[in-house]
Amino acid sequence: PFVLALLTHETFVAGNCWTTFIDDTPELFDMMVSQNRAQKLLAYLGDLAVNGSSIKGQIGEPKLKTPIIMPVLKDASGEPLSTTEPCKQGWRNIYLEQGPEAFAKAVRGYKGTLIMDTTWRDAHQSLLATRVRTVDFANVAIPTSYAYSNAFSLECWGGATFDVAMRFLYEDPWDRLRKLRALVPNIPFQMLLRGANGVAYSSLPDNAIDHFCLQAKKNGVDIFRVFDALNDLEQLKVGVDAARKAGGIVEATICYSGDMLNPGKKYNLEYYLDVVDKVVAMGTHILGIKDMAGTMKPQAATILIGTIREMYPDLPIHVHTHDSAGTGVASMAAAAQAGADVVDVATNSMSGMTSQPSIIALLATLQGTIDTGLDVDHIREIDSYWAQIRLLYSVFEADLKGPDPDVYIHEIPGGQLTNLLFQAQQLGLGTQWLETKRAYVQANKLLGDLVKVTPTSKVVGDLAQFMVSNKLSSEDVVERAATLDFPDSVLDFFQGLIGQPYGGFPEPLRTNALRGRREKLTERPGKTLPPIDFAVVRKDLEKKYGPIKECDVASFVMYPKVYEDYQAFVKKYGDLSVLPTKFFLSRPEIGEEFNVEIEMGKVLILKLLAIGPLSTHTGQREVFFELNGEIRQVTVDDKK
Ligand code: 3PY
Ligand code: ZN
Repeated sequence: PFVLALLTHETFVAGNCWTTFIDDTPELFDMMVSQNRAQKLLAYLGDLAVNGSSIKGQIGEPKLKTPIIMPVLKDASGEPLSTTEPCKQGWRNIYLEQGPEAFAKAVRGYKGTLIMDTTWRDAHQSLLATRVRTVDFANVAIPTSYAYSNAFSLECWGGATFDVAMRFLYEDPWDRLRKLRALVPNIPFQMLLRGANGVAYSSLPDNAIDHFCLQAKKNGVDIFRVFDALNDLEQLKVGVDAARKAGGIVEATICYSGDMLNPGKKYNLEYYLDVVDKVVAMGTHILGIKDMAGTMKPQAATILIGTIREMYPDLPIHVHTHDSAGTGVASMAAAAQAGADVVDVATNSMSGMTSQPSIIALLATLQGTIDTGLDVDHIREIDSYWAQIRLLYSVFEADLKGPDPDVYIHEIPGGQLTNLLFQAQQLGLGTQWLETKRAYVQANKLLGDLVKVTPTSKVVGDLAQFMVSNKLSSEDVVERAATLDFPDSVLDFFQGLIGQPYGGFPEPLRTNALRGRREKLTERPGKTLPPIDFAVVRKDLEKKYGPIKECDVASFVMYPKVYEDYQAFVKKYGDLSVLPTKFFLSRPEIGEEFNVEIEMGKVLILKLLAIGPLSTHTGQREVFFELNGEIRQVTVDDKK
């Protein structure tokens, strides 16, 4: 790249070089960095052109073929609203100026019901395998800051988005957070934290959770929805304390599992009210109720939220659901009527089924009775953008055909339902899906009827798939437990690495499955895990990767292997988050021109010119591009 920078420098090209030209021309270094980036980008595009997309889970080509039409918001007189600068007015100002307690009080004092929009996190996690990229949020962020300026929050971070960003999209999740924060300074940003597991699948040392939350707060998170998959209060408290110490707004959350109206259900009204009392005693700014499978029927919402409202008149309540059964709008309307302060919805084109209920359907349901402070025309305009983005990401659709009211029976959380359906479809056996759903019910029973959400839902799902693929009945599992080779997640659960389930572990299944190979924990794992020495981790990472940020240390601590693989990818192909999604997922047409802004004001104009013949000698092809008017060539291994 240095030679290239030198050879393309205009002074050099004009032949006006002098002996100290290199020393006197510091911009050569910048040019070298840019050209290095450009060369890496071409390496990715060349590979895509020869071998097709390597993005995991992608099937086929995006359905969106035309350039995206951007939303235009209109003011009260019908004139286009200027959206060159982000909106400055919103609920976040109360938090920034007066702190989390005042924010919670103001939310509770609001006469109507506020909404959280999940489009930037849960909706795409539930419908599109968490694959939506930073650039597609960033492009609509400023208009969103206006259209949603009265929203309680935008859920935009945490949950599965953290590891998927690095693992499959080759993006830095912290960079996403910072970019979006700069574009939306007015609306609170909300993240999902899995208690003592952080955003991972099992417990970390407590100081890792503290460190992570502090980084999250510093980089832009305001509200921390903290849950524990077993409603294990000890595990929950680790996350709650970490979020509070970081200075965030704490939303300690109870997971709602199954249909509490079902007589004999283990998780009934009494159970939830008891957990609510304990969570309130723990201290939280807001109480979250998380119905991750969408099994909270409207009547259950009325009873549960109504009772909590009466018990705790000053406590803000925030309710989350999934629309898997098709009853999400009715349940959120019931929750709002029963006194919820905030309910969760998603933009229409990213709503429904395993995602959150549609925002406009909810607004229509509440119209004339409960105010949300939102302008429906603005919301609709933002959705016109998401309708196109849904087509752009069609390659990750699980092809759900309609609501699945069987969720009241199988209780599979939204994101996992899409995932398991996708996997069953990939096997192409037709009956696989039905068998998986039935096995899920049996696996849940075998494990003692768990609260099912990441990571316990994975334990149940893994056991279910294990039963289907090994043709095991429930009786087989119980009888042959001492010789079966259970999935790791099931053993982790039995060991106690995920926490202690309500009602205890199933015996003798637990003992037979563990067979003395792992010690049974009776206390939360974080109590005995040695704390992380962050200075040492940082030093090791800097030795490998050069100067890094404190949030990179947090990424490594949360997902060591994923972080290292991500770094290796970036070393090879550079930061691809700047590449428009169409060209990240599929190769351009020959001769099609497109732009990539590799940094503020530095735009590359690219064109794929030709893909050369296969060299039988090397197994490679030459791929030719035009880059800012010059021909560039990359050599690519043909992997087909
Ligand atoms: C997650 O933990 O990622 C979830 O979305 C749980 O509902
Ligand atoms: Zn959810």
